[in-house]
Amino acid sequence: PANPGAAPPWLPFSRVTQEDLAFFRTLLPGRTITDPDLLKSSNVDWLKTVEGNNEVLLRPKTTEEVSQILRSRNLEVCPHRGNTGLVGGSVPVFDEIILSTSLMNQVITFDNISGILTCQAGCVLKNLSNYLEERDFIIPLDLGVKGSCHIGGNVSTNAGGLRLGQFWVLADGWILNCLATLRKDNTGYDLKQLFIEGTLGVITAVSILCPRKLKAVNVVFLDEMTRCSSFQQLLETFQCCRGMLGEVLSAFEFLDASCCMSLLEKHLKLTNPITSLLQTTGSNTTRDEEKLHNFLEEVMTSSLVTDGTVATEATKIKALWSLRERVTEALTHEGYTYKYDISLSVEKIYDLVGGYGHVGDGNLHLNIPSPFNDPALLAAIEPYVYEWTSEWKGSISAEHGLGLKMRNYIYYSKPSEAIALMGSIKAMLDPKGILNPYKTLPDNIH
Ligand code: FAD
Ligand code: 2HG
Ligand code: ZN
Repeated sequence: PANPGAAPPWLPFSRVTQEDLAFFRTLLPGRTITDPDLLKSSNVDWLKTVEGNNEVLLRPKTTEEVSQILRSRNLEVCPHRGNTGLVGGSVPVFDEIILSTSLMNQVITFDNISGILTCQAGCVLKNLSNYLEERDFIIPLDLGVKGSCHIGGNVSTNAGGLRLGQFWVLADGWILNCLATLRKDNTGYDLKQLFIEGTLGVITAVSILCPRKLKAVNVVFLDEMTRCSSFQQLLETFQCCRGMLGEVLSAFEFLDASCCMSLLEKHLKLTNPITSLLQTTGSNTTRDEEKLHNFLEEVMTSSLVTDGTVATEATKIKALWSLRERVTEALTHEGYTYKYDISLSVEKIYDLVGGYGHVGDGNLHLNIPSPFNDPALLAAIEPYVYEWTSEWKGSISAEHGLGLKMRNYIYYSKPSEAIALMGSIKAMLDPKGILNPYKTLPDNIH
């Protein structure tokens, strides 16, 4: 794996010394990892395309310990935990210290009247989901990689949806408690939105407003795009679906038949009957089923859809979702994949992207596999993809962030003035630039 870009000369960071190590070992006995074998997996990202050369991994358990680490010296840190990020944000680029929140995995409080959960940043998403389901609540976020990613990583990549507040440690060790436990609190700037990709602070805890678990869950898979129709037909189906299912529609996902199905079959031996998948979540089983039935009748009568199957049983629902969720995994078997995460107005999106993604959010994923990392292929794709997206006022990173790989493309989606302002905020909150350097902001801003 190769790291894009050379070492920026303008950040003279300290190297970890024997004194630093002695300090860390006293602060975190048994939790200061220097064994190269144990460090290997933390130095490589999920896609295995970015590799750092880190020599120290620290595993604090408390906010106070994180504060002491950051206060210690002019040492760069890369916060990470799940290491499932797709833009190279979670691994060191050079020898930054890895600050892992894996031992910060405790639920702090859960209020079953308000539905507000407060937990440490290193809780694995799936564990939180199980914890809440036992109490008849749900976590308002679901990712295919829920068994590995953690809530701190989710909120710092802004995958987090509804969130109430966070607890941060800033670059100089200053502890900032903005853990709101009120649904409504409109006092001043909404600072939590700033804490992106570990570049302004380390999130040590979060509070999240969790909805009640609703009993009536249905997943419907539709067969429409596969053999016949156009993306326009899918959009009409989506429109009809929104109109007829209204508030119970909780997801509408799409898989491009030609690419995704063959990938799933080839690499994961999964037979895939679906092209789009929608989920309803409501409180009244009979009413929701009736709505679904009416919707299916409508789209089949108007020939938008050739077939539709409703699944209500939990294991079947899980199996259907895993078809959608495992496309990313299937792609890793193809060799090297050029990944783009584009948001555009829904009518425009399929002009560029044949792929899979979240139709309901106007976000589809374009993945171009190649047997190897091929500069000629890359030159054919970029900057065309970015220019096209920019021309149609889309976003070049809908949900995965900018991290290391995308940082210099930020200009395609944000005006220079906005980027300069981001630079000022970075300089104010992290004047030494030690928090996840080389990530999110373009090179000319650091
Ligand atoms: P990491 O990868 O460890 O870190 C991600 C970034 O956050 C890094 O920049 C890191 O420095 C920073 N960070 C981590 N912890 C902290 C902290 N405590 N404080 C400050 N900064 C921190 N994303 C979506 O939005 N939607 C999806 O549907 C989705 N599906 C995915 C499916 C697969 C198979 C994979 C591999 C990834 C997917 N992603 C998706 C990408 C997504 O960003 C991550 O999966 C997840 O949100 C990152 O969590 P993590 O714990 O793995 O964070
Ligand atoms: C998804 O929607 C994830 O499955 C991953 O965001 C997308 O692999 C991708 O490009
Ligand atoms: Zn996605």
